[in-house]
Amino acid sequence: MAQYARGSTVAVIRLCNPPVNALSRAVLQALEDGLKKADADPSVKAVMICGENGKFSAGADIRGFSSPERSGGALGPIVSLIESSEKPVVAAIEGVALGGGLEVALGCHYRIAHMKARMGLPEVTIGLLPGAEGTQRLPRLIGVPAALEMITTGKHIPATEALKLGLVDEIVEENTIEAAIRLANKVIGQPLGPRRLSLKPVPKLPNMEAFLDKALVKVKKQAWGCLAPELCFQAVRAATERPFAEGVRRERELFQVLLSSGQAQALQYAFFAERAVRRWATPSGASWSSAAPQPVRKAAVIGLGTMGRGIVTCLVKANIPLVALEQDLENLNKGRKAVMVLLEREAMKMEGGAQTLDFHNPARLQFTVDFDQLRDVDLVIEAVFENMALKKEIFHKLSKICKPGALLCTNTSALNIDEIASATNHPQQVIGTHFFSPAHVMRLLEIIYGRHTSPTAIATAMQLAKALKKVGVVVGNCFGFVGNRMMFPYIQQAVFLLEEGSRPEAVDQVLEDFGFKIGPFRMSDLAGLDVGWRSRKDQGLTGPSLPAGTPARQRHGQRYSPLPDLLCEQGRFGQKTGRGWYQYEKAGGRTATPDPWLLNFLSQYRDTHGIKTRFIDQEEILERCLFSLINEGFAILAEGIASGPEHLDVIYINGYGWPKHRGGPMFYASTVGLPRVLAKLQKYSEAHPDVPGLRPSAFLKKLVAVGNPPLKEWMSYLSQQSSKL
Ligand code: HSC
Ligand code: NAD
Repeated sequence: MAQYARGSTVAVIRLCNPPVNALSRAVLQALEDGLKKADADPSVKAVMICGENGKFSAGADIRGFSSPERSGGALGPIVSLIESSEKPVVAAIEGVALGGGLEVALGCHYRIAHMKARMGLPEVTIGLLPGAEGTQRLPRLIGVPAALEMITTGKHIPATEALKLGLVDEIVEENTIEAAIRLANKVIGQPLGPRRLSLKPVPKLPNMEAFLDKALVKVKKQAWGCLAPELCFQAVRAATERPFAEGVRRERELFQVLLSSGQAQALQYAFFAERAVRRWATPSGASWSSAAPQPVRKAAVIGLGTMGRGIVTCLVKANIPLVALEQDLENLNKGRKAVMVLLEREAMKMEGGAQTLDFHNPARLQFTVDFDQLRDVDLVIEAVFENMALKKEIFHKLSKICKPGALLCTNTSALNIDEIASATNHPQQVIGTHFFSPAHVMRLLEIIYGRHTSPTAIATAMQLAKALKKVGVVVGNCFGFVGNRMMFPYIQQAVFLLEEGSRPEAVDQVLEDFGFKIGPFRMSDLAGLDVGWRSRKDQGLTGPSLPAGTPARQRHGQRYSPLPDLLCEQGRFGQKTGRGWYQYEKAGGRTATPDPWLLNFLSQYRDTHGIKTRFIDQEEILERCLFSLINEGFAILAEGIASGPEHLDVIYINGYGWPKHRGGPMFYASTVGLPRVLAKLQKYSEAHPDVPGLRPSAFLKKLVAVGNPPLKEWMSYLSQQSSKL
């Protein structure tokens, strides 16, 4: 709602709709009523609009966009109503003024903000554009380049920057409300015409056309198939070409296009999914609501390789004092140098630089080869080689050295958490914290509980994710957990498609056109083919431990492709060796070009194994890769490894480059329609009966049999008995 109160001359309208004062229908109605009341009251000379609980407003109620009675529709006219008021209206911005919230403030004649406030038009991030005249007012206030940047990226800007841009008139260190009332009293009687943004011209640029053309190229490049940024651009362009009222009409048209595009639904689903996964629960009844985290005053990272370096960087950035440990001095020095380079780079990006991070202070970041230094830490993250025997040895040592309450985390990509925990005396303290490479950049933290992991340990890992500004997703223990387990069949299909006649660049192109930033073969070259090779050797799928006489293209009665192993045997590890699925300009090079050697090799391989090359169309590439991944997702849900499809989607969006505007793999399946996914899997499975990844999961079949229910109802169709845990 919006509360109306009248001081001696200034009426106060307070937006209140906890927790973020979203502009629901009821709030908008109350805002309109308040404005009309103030207008009708002759003793009121000015109006001040603020938000309850130190937040102005986070904008339109996002849940309202999917309801038949959309909440945002009335907002544009209300913003106009504010602007046309004959009494000055001042916005007092505390906390956040986002989306429709900022548009309300733009309708006001004056804006005053607390110095810690943030402002932005983040509609683009939920697949929309500012639809309450914001695309027309903002360029008039701060000019086209700055407005375009804010509207097409959705970035939140701090009050200090808003002041520089002219978005606010004043910033204050305290008592924003009082300052706003003082300002309102001061401006009573001053002409309002120059303060009405709709009446102002858009500031001219000497080369507006050229500027816009260049900006469009940039916006398109950064959009990766997402519609909203380009339509945001078009709305701002309309502001430069048309009078205000026509620009508003164009803004509304474009808004409707986005609203019905499907991408907006996917992005809004992703917004709420990310928040839903914070409310974690396990099948044994532990949950976020009852488990409390323990404090992490000091942490340790073991192993300063690719992952450890990034993890150290995250922890230092989160201001957690840290011990970084390596196996010997040579590796320690190598690791220390690499960590310092990363930290220097991060410090440059931050205000205050190295002093803020304080990483040269040994009390904040200590490097050692001595396990004894870990006696007083509250949490350890192990990131040594992916080898069970080594991990068990380390955990055994930790169990003896660390204090009994210390949380023992492993960054393993796939290994069994329970087996690692069995090497300790405190299995309840052992948990998987699976970071993604580069660990200081990727937002996902997959948190894996084992059979004995305590609720406190899970809550502490979730708290850690928050402190590191990551999205923590709690999942159960199985080979590859959720993310990598779903990735295995996807990669497997990509390789099978090569065997059957496709090329790496064709497969990558289809998946990049779908929206992945990088296709499976480019990804594999980047990560290094040797990583999977080592794992397959450990599993006895290839290498010296493979029993003699094993058929080349079969393992345990299932289809297997030795192609990646054969490439590794040739020393083709990907970018690091300059050759992999592609060729590169040099070892360590980044520009992938198709390699004629590989084409020749594939053709010989097919001849050797009597495979008839066939043309594989884009649809088959897309469906076999994606539907097999989704199929594994259904199996994971049925086994109780994740508590809902949102978890899988958040993992894929934040850890695997799944295009967010497609909402994650499970959401995507719901938009394709489960009957279609099932029918296609059945078709491919019949053609490839020796590929279990294509055999439709029982849960998928069940959901189709019960009539393809909406995603939010899926889990209710899992009977207790079918859940593994
Ligand atoms: C918009 O404003 C469109 C306008 O242009 C008008 C269009 C007019 C149309 C005209 C048609 C012609 N709505 O994130 P947190 C919930 S679009 C509903 O955990 P934090 C959130 O779900 C909107 N709910 O907290 C969570 O509840 P849950 C543009 C919203 O402190 C709770 O609030 N605005 C909501 O980490 C706390 O949120 C945005 O995109 C909303 N607008 O971050 C802003 N905002 O746990 C989106 C939040 O039960 N919001 N909730 O799920 C944010 O970025 C962050 O929530 C904040 C707070 C930075 C506000
Ligand atoms: P890496 O080979 O780059 O680094 C491992 C580091 O551990 C090396 O610096 C090594 O010297 C050190 N080490 C080995 N034995 C040690 C010991 N006894 N004591 C202290 N340090 C020791 O490996 P990585 O890629 O960083 O992977 C580490 C872990 O993270 C693995 O479990 C891996 O599966 C997992 N992981 C890797 C990635 C990735 O993309 N690289 C992603 C997610 C998870």
